[in-house]
Amino acid sequence: MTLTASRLAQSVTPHGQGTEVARRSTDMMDDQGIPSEELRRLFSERGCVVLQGFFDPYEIQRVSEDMERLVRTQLRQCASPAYSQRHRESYIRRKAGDIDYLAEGTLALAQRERGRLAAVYDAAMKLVSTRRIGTDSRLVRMVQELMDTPLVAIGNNIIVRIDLPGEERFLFDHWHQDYPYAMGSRRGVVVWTPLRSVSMDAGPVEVLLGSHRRGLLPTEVRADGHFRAADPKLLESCLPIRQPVEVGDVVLFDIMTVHRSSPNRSAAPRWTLTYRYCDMEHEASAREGWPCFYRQGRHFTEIHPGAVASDRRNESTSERDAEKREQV
Ligand SMILES: O=C(O)CCC(=O)C(=O)O
Repeated sequence: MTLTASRLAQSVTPHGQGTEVARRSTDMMDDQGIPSEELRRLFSERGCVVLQGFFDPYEIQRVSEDMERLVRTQLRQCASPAYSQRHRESYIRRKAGDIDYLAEGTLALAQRERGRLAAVYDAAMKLVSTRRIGTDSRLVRMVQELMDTPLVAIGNNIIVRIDLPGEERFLFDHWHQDYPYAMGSRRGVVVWTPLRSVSMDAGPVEVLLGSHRRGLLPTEVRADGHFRAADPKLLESCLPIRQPVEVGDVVLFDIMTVHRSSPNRSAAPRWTLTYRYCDMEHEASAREGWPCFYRQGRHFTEIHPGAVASDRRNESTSERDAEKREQV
Protein backbone atom coordinates (compact mmCIF):
# COMPACT_ATOMS: atom_id res chain seq x y z
CA MET A 1 0.00 0.00 0.00
CA THR A 2 1.43 3.41 -0.91
CA LEU A 3 1.22 6.01 1.79
CA THR A 4 1.29 9.67 1.14
CA ALA A 5 2.85 12.33 3.29
CA SER A 6 -0.57 13.94 3.67
CA ARG A 7 -1.96 10.81 5.31
CA LEU A 8 0.93 10.74 7.73
CA ALA A 9 0.26 14.33 8.67
CA GLN A 10 -3.45 13.90 9.22
CA SER A 11 -3.57 12.85 12.84
CA VAL A 12 -4.92 15.87 14.60
CA THR A 13 -5.57 16.94 18.11
CA PRO A 14 -8.36 19.20 19.27
CA HIS A 15 -5.66 21.87 19.48
CA GLY A 16 -5.10 21.52 15.76
CA GLN A 17 -1.50 20.34 16.09
CA GLY A 18 -0.17 17.56 13.92
CA THR A 19 1.34 14.56 15.60
CA GLU A 20 2.59 11.40 14.02
CA VAL A 21 1.35 8.20 15.52
CA ALA A 22 1.11 6.44 12.18
CA ARG A 23 3.89 4.27 10.82
CA ARG A 24 4.15 1.92 7.86
CA SER A 25 3.90 -1.53 9.34
CA THR A 26 6.66 -2.81 7.02
CA ASP A 27 9.04 -0.31 8.66
CA MET A 28 8.01 -1.39 12.13
CA MET A 29 8.38 -5.19 12.01
CA ASP A 30 9.67 -8.08 9.97
CA ASP A 31 7.61 -10.64 8.01
CA GLN A 32 7.10 -12.73 11.11
CA GLY A 33 5.74 -9.82 13.16
CA ILE A 34 8.89 -9.27 15.24
CA PRO A 35 8.76 -5.58 16.17
CA SER A 36 11.59 -3.19 15.42
CA GLU A 37 13.27 -1.33 18.27
CA GLU A 38 11.42 1.77 17.08
CA LEU A 39 8.03 0.09 17.45
CA ARG A 40 8.91 -1.18 20.93
CA ARG A 41 10.03 2.30 21.94
CA LEU A 42 7.01 4.09 20.47
CA PHE A 43 4.58 1.62 21.99
CA SER A 44 6.16 1.78 25.39
CA GLU A 45 6.41 5.60 25.42
CA ARG A 46 3.12 6.52 23.82
CA GLY A 47 0.91 3.50 24.48
CA CYS A 48 -0.49 3.79 20.95
CA VAL A 49 0.85 3.31 17.44
CA VAL A 50 -1.10 3.17 14.19
CA LEU A 51 0.36 0.54 11.87
CA GLN A 52 -0.55 1.37 8.32
CA GLY A 53 -1.03 -1.48 5.89
CA PHE A 54 -0.71 -4.19 8.55
CA PHE A 55 -3.26 -6.50 6.92
CA ASP A 56 -3.68 -7.21 3.26
CA PRO A 57 -7.02 -5.46 2.50
CA TYR A 58 -8.10 -8.68 0.78
CA GLU A 59 -8.04 -10.51 4.17
CA ILE A 60 -10.25 -7.82 5.66
CA GLN A 61 -12.52 -7.94 2.63
CA ARG A 62 -13.27 -11.59 3.42
CA VAL A 63 -14.53 -10.55 6.85
CA SER A 64 -16.61 -7.78 5.30
CA GLU A 65 -18.20 -10.25 2.93
CA ASP A 66 -19.20 -12.45 5.84
CA MET A 67 -20.65 -9.42 7.64
CA GLU A 68 -22.59 -8.56 4.55
CA ARG A 69 -23.99 -12.12 4.49
CA LEU A 70 -25.05 -11.79 8.12
CA VAL A 71 -26.79 -8.52 7.35
CA ARG A 72 -28.55 -9.97 4.31
CA THR A 73 -29.64 -13.01 6.31
CA GLN A 74 -31.32 -10.69 8.80
CA LEU A 75 -32.73 -8.47 6.06
CA ARG A 76 -34.45 -11.54 4.60
CA GLN A 77 -36.14 -12.12 7.96
CA CYS A 78 -37.76 -8.74 8.05
CA ALA A 79 -38.19 -7.69 4.45
CA SER A 80 -41.60 -7.77 2.88
CA PRO A 81 -41.66 -9.72 -0.43
CA ALA A 82 -42.04 -6.45 -2.36
CA TYR A 83 -39.06 -4.96 -0.59
CA SER A 84 -36.86 -8.03 -1.23
CA GLN A 85 -37.79 -8.00 -4.89
CA ARG A 86 -36.94 -4.32 -5.24
CA HIS A 87 -33.68 -4.84 -3.40
CA ARG A 88 -32.72 -7.79 -5.56
CA GLU A 89 -33.44 -5.84 -8.73
CA SER A 90 -31.40 -2.90 -7.56
CA TYR A 91 -28.47 -5.25 -6.87
CA ILE A 92 -28.76 -6.75 -10.34
CA ARG A 93 -28.98 -3.38 -12.09
CA ARG A 94 -25.82 -2.05 -10.51
CA LYS A 95 -22.40 -3.18 -11.59
CA ALA A 96 -20.07 -4.79 -9.07
CA GLY A 97 -18.04 -2.09 -7.36
CA ASP A 98 -20.77 0.54 -7.87
CA ILE A 99 -22.04 0.15 -4.39
CA ASP A 100 -20.86 -0.68 -0.93
CA TYR A 101 -23.24 -3.55 -0.19
CA LEU A 102 -22.23 -3.75 3.45
CA ALA A 103 -23.06 -0.09 4.00
CA GLU A 104 -26.29 -0.25 2.07
CA GLY A 105 -27.45 -3.47 3.75
CA THR A 106 -26.57 -2.16 7.23
CA LEU A 107 -28.53 1.05 6.72
CA ALA A 108 -31.47 -0.83 5.23
CA LEU A 109 -31.58 -3.25 8.17
CA ALA A 110 -31.26 -0.47 10.75
CA GLN A 111 -34.11 1.37 9.09
CA ARG A 112 -36.40 -1.63 8.90
CA GLU A 113 -35.72 -3.29 12.25
CA ARG A 114 -32.95 -1.83 14.42
CA GLY A 115 -33.10 -4.80 16.83
CA ARG A 116 -31.93 -7.14 14.10
CA LEU A 117 -28.72 -5.15 13.78
CA ALA A 118 -28.09 -5.98 17.44
CA ALA A 119 -28.40 -9.67 16.50
CA VAL A 120 -25.81 -9.11 13.77
CA TYR A 121 -23.55 -7.43 16.31
CA ASP A 122 -23.72 -10.48 18.60
CA ALA A 123 -23.23 -12.97 15.76
CA ALA A 124 -20.40 -11.06 14.09
CA MET A 125 -17.92 -11.69 16.91
CA LYS A 126 -18.48 -15.46 16.60
CA LEU A 127 -17.65 -15.74 12.92
CA VAL A 128 -14.63 -17.80 11.99
CA SER A 129 -13.41 -15.00 9.74
CA THR A 130 -13.53 -12.53 12.65
CA ARG A 131 -11.54 -14.94 14.79
CA ARG A 132 -9.08 -15.68 11.99
CA ILE A 133 -8.02 -12.01 11.89
CA GLY A 134 -7.48 -12.05 15.65
CA THR A 135 -5.25 -15.11 15.45
CA ASP A 136 -3.24 -13.95 12.43
CA SER A 137 0.23 -15.34 13.09
CA ARG A 138 2.08 -12.06 12.45
CA LEU A 139 -0.32 -10.16 14.70
CA VAL A 140 -0.01 -12.69 17.50
CA ARG A 141 3.78 -12.71 17.23
CA MET A 142 3.91 -8.93 17.42
CA VAL A 143 1.65 -8.91 20.48
CA GLN A 144 3.73 -11.66 22.16
CA GLU A 145 6.88 -9.68 21.57
CA LEU A 146 5.39 -6.39 22.80
CA MET A 147 4.16 -8.05 25.99
CA ASP A 148 7.31 -10.15 26.27
CA THR A 149 5.50 -13.44 26.77
CA PRO A 150 4.68 -16.48 24.60
CA LEU A 151 1.53 -17.09 26.66
CA VAL A 152 -1.11 -14.85 25.16
CA ALA A 153 -4.91 -15.11 25.34
CA ILE A 154 -7.57 -13.23 23.39
CA GLY A 155 -10.26 -11.71 25.59
CA ASN A 156 -13.49 -13.63 24.96
CA ASN A 157 -15.40 -10.50 24.10
CA ILE A 158 -14.18 -9.71 20.60
CA ILE A 159 -15.95 -6.53 19.60
CA VAL A 160 -17.41 -5.92 16.18
CA ARG A 161 -18.75 -2.39 16.41
CA ILE A 162 -21.33 -1.12 13.98
CA ASP A 163 -21.67 2.64 14.44
CA LEU A 164 -24.47 4.14 12.39
CA PRO A 165 -24.15 7.68 11.07
CA GLY A 166 -25.45 10.13 13.62
CA GLU A 167 -26.33 7.46 16.18
CA GLU A 168 -24.51 8.36 19.38
CA ARG A 169 -26.30 6.41 22.10
CA PHE A 170 -24.06 3.32 21.81
CA LEU A 171 -20.75 5.18 21.61
CA PHE A 172 -18.12 4.64 24.30
CA ASP A 173 -17.59 8.38 24.28
CA HIS A 174 -16.39 8.65 27.88
CA TRP A 175 -12.63 8.48 28.49
CA HIS A 176 -11.84 4.96 29.69
CA GLN A 177 -9.23 2.25 29.94
CA ASP A 178 -10.13 -1.17 28.53
CA TYR A 179 -8.71 -3.06 31.50
CA PRO A 180 -11.78 -2.60 33.78
CA TYR A 181 -13.96 -4.08 31.01
CA ALA A 182 -11.66 -6.88 29.89
CA MET A 183 -9.50 -7.66 32.93
CA GLY A 184 -7.92 -11.11 32.33
CA SER A 185 -4.49 -9.59 32.70
CA ARG A 186 -3.18 -6.24 33.80
CA ARG A 187 -0.74 -6.41 30.96
CA GLY A 188 -2.56 -6.31 27.68
CA VAL A 189 -2.65 -4.99 24.17
CA VAL A 190 -5.67 -3.85 22.18
CA VAL A 191 -5.96 -4.08 18.41
CA TRP A 192 -8.58 -1.95 16.63
CA THR A 193 -8.96 -2.37 12.88
CA PRO A 194 -11.65 -1.09 10.49
CA LEU A 195 -13.63 -2.99 7.84
CA ARG A 196 -14.05 0.25 5.88
CA SER A 197 -11.79 3.28 5.83
CA VAL A 198 -12.51 5.65 8.70
CA SER A 199 -12.13 9.32 7.78
CA MET A 200 -12.10 12.06 10.39
CA ASP A 201 -15.85 12.44 9.79
CA ALA A 202 -16.50 8.77 10.38
CA GLY A 203 -14.96 9.01 13.85
CA PRO A 204 -11.61 7.31 14.42
CA VAL A 205 -11.03 6.08 17.98
CA GLU A 206 -9.54 8.89 20.07
CA VAL A 207 -6.56 8.05 22.26
CA LEU A 208 -4.68 9.91 25.01
CA LEU A 209 -1.01 9.46 24.24
CA GLY A 210 1.12 8.29 27.17
CA SER A 211 -1.91 7.78 29.46
CA HIS A 212 -1.00 4.07 29.93
CA ARG A 213 2.08 5.11 31.89
CA ARG A 214 -0.14 6.15 34.79
CA GLY A 215 -1.22 2.51 35.24
CA LEU A 216 -4.70 1.61 36.41
CA LEU A 217 -6.50 4.92 37.04
CA PRO A 218 -9.15 5.72 39.61
CA THR A 219 -12.28 4.52 37.87
CA GLU A 220 -15.84 5.63 38.20
CA VAL A 221 -18.56 3.07 37.59
CA ARG A 222 -21.32 5.04 35.94
CA ALA A 223 -25.00 4.52 36.59
CA ASP A 224 -25.26 2.67 33.25
CA GLY A 225 -22.41 0.33 34.30
CA HIS A 226 -19.74 1.88 32.07
CA PHE A 227 -16.29 2.64 33.41
CA ARG A 228 -14.91 6.16 33.26
CA ALA A 229 -11.31 7.11 34.00
CA ALA A 230 -11.75 9.61 36.82
CA ASP A 231 -8.46 11.45 36.73
CA PRO A 232 -8.93 15.23 36.42
CA LYS A 233 -5.30 15.76 35.38
CA LEU A 234 -5.52 13.41 32.41
CA LEU A 235 -6.39 15.92 29.72
CA GLU A 236 -3.81 18.40 30.97
CA SER A 237 -0.98 15.94 30.67
CA CYS A 238 -1.82 13.63 27.75
CA LEU A 239 -2.29 14.59 24.13
CA PRO A 240 -5.51 13.35 22.49
CA ILE A 241 -5.09 12.06 18.95
CA ARG A 242 -7.40 10.72 16.28
CA GLN A 243 -5.93 9.11 13.20
CA PRO A 244 -7.97 8.39 10.07
CA VAL A 245 -7.40 4.82 8.96
CA GLU A 246 -7.72 2.70 5.83
CA VAL A 247 -8.71 -0.94 5.48
CA GLY A 248 -5.69 -2.98 6.59
CA ASP A 249 -4.45 -0.40 9.13
CA VAL A 250 -4.30 -1.31 12.80
CA VAL A 251 -4.57 1.00 15.81
CA LEU A 252 -2.53 -0.70 18.48
CA PHE A 253 -2.81 0.45 22.06
CA ASP A 254 -2.04 -0.63 25.59
CA ILE A 255 -4.87 -2.07 27.73
CA MET A 256 -4.27 0.86 30.13
CA THR A 257 -4.29 3.55 27.42
CA VAL A 258 -7.21 5.93 27.91
CA HIS A 259 -9.40 6.33 24.82
CA ARG A 260 -12.98 6.89 23.67
CA SER A 261 -15.25 6.66 20.63
CA SER A 262 -15.80 9.65 18.45
CA PRO A 263 -19.08 10.24 16.62
CA ASN A 264 -19.71 8.99 13.13
CA ARG A 265 -20.72 12.06 11.13
CA SER A 266 -20.18 10.46 7.74
CA ALA A 267 -22.95 9.02 5.58
CA ALA A 268 -21.87 5.37 5.99
CA PRO A 269 -21.90 2.97 8.94
CA ARG A 270 -18.53 2.48 10.63
CA TRP A 271 -17.60 -1.18 11.07
CA THR A 272 -14.60 -1.98 13.27
CA LEU A 273 -13.06 -5.02 14.95
CA THR A 274 -11.44 -4.85 18.39
CA TYR A 275 -9.36 -7.62 19.94
CA ARG A 276 -7.90 -7.53 23.43
CA TYR A 277 -4.82 -9.65 24.16
CA CYS A 278 -3.78 -10.68 27.66
CA ASP A 279 -0.37 -11.62 29.04
CA MET A 280 -1.28 -14.77 30.97
CA GLU A 281 2.11 -14.87 32.70
CA HIS A 282 1.54 -11.57 34.47
CA GLU A 283 2.11 -12.54 38.10
CA ALA A 284 -0.58 -10.53 39.91
CA SER A 285 -3.24 -11.47 37.36
CA ALA A 286 -2.29 -15.16 37.51
CA ARG A 287 -2.45 -15.00 41.33
CA GLU A 288 -6.00 -13.64 41.11
CA GLY A 289 -6.96 -16.42 38.66
CA TRP A 290 -7.11 -14.11 35.61
CA PRO A 291 -10.42 -12.59 36.71
CA CYS A 292 -12.81 -11.54 33.99
CA PHE A 293 -16.40 -10.47 33.71
CA TYR A 294 -17.59 -12.08 30.50
CA ARG A 295 -17.02 -15.73 31.52
CA GLN A 296 -16.61 -15.61 35.27
CA GLY A 297 -19.00 -12.74 36.06
CA ARG A 298 -16.34 -11.18 38.30
CA HIS A 299 -16.80 -7.45 38.38
CA PHE A 300 -14.01 -4.89 38.38
CA THR A 301 -15.28 -3.46 41.70
CA GLU A 302 -14.78 -6.86 43.38
CA ILE A 303 -11.23 -7.33 42.06
CA HIS A 304 -9.98 -3.76 42.37
CA PRO A 305 -12.00 -2.05 45.14
CA GLY A 306 -9.10 0.35 45.75
CA ALA A 307 -9.33 1.70 42.20
CA VAL A 308 -13.06 2.44 42.33
CA ALA A 309 -13.51 6.21 42.54
CA SER A 310 -17.28 5.85 42.79
CA ASP A 311 -19.92 3.25 42.00
CA ARG A 312 -23.17 4.79 40.82
CA ARG A 313 -24.92 1.64 39.58
CA ASN A 314 -27.53 1.61 42.33
CA GLU A 315 -28.43 5.25 42.17
CA SER A 316 -32.01 6.43 41.80
CA THR A 317 -33.39 7.71 38.52
CA SER A 318 -33.07 11.36 39.57
CA GLU A 319 -29.41 10.80 40.51
CA ARG A 320 -28.88 9.13 37.12
CA ASP A 321 -30.41 12.11 35.38
CA ALA A 322 -28.11 14.40 37.36
CA GLU A 323 -25.13 12.28 36.28
CA LYS A 324 -26.17 12.60 32.65
CA ARG A 325 -26.42 16.37 32.97
CA GLU A 326 -22.97 16.50 34.61
CA GLN A 327 -21.43 14.53 31.78
CA VAL A 328 -22.85 16.52 28.90
O1 LIG B 1 -14.44 2.05 18.29
C1 LIG B 1 -14.77 2.85 19.13
O2 LIG B 1 -15.64 3.69 18.91
C2 LIG B 1 -14.12 2.78 20.48
C3 LIG B 1 -14.75 1.72 21.32
C4 LIG B 1 -14.10 1.59 22.64
O3 LIG B 1 -13.60 2.53 23.18
C5 LIG B 1 -14.09 0.29 23.33
O4 LIG B 1 -14.62 -0.69 22.80
O5 LIG B 1 -13.49 0.21 24.42
